[in-house]
Amino acid sequence: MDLRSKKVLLIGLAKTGISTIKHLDRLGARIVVNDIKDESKLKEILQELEKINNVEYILGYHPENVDDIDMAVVSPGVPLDLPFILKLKENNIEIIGEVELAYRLSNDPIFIGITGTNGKTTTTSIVGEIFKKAQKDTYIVGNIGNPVIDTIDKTNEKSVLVTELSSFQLESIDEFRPKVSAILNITQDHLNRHHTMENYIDAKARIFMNQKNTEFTILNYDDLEVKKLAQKCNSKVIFFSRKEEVEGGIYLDRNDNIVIDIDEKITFLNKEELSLPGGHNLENCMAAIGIAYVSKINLEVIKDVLTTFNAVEHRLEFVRNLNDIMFVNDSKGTNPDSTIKAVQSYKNPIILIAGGMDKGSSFDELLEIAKSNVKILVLLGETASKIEKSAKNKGFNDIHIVKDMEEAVNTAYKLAQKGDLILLSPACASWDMYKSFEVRGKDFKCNVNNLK
Ligand code: UMA
Repeated sequence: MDLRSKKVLLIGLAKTGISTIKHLDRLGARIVVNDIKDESKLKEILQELEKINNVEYILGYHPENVDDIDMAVVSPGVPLDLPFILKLKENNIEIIGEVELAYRLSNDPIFIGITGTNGKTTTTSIVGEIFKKAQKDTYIVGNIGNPVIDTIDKTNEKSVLVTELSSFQLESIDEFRPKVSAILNITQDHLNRHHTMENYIDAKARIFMNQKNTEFTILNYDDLEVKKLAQKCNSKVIFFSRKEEVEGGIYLDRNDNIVIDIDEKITFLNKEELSLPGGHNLENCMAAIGIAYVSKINLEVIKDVLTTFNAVEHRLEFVRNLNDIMFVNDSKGTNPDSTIKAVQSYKNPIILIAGGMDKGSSFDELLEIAKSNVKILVLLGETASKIEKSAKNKGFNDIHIVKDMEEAVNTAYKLAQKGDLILLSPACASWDMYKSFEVRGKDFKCNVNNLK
């Protein structure tokens, strides 16, 4: 792909944008950058890019049109139905995302693509660890926080790029073709962007659309929407299930052993041996086993990682035990399903800190399930009163609305009794109050560690 002297429009000036501009500049492209934020809000980034001369900035608004461009690259957070993007499409300007651009510019490394509503980051991290332990030249990239384009100059055809892919990133791929893809689960999320579940599922399904019949797709048999997608795959489908003994797949038998029944039947390890808690992590581990097995990784290496892997930061991360009260940071719980899984991972009575940016999700199912072990709700952010309303309908009466994380942690701790678990799992994105879920998780941890 020759981009010398090509005029490329880059939309969205954050993590993805910065990496993409630096790369486009090295390739000799003429760059136009657009972001809805104005200069004053992008000061630090503009300073970082100061040395790159070949850039024209359109900041503070989205233009009606941009003339004479050869191609547009969109950041994942930018919706593809913005009027000026639709206009570019009408004018037959190619619009791709950074993952697609990186794929086209790469030296044909092995891509592993992992998506799903929840568990992506954990599964990507586990798979990355397995490949590293197997001495592969491994890079853990994508939605996990590392733009793919940052690695492509360092990789060759033997390198493995374990790539976490969001529905946003998948919407803007075209030729991207992973050797192995996986869809962990699909539940309601990001409806403010995709508008319907159908669109959201279609975006997820793009992960396997270019795969050939020699390549593999790992699918969750227990998730109806994911199971149905098998009919659309050209690739070889490997199912995993914790409920049924799926032929040709990976499953949990009656004795809680994980069985790999792909080429031959292998009783691999018992679920109790896995280092991560919860049924959802069992699914993540089964998906990771599937990916590693079809990639011909030694079984002992896979076992070694699965029995020793530690939680990812902000994902059911143990923070502290204070006076017999446990604190857990699950700031990455950015949708109701994710919080359901968090709540179901523990037997302790829970004081749940939740709430954040409104993505249009319903909280009814979460609160119905949470009734069994959540005794108190501490709510903050844009969705606090929406969650409160739904909680009252489900019979919760111990609900506290607070203004910030400090008050949330102090309130929860004041109300807690020995044996309780204080869980931050917001069920919402962080952007109403924070720059990212990482900053929110760090704020929680800081307030917890300040408790005397
Ligand atoms: N912007 C516009 N117009 C818009 C929307 C946004 O100009 O209509 C601008 C914003 O003003 C901002 C920039 O776009 O300056 C932000 O771009 P971005 O949201 O794509 O942010 P990045 O920092 O590039 O991060 C993205 C992913 N963010 C999203 O998908 C929202 C990161 O995933 C990812 O780690 C990173 O690329 C590297 O690949 C984060 C995420 O929250 C973790 N993902 C969602 C999730 O996991 O639920 C999908």
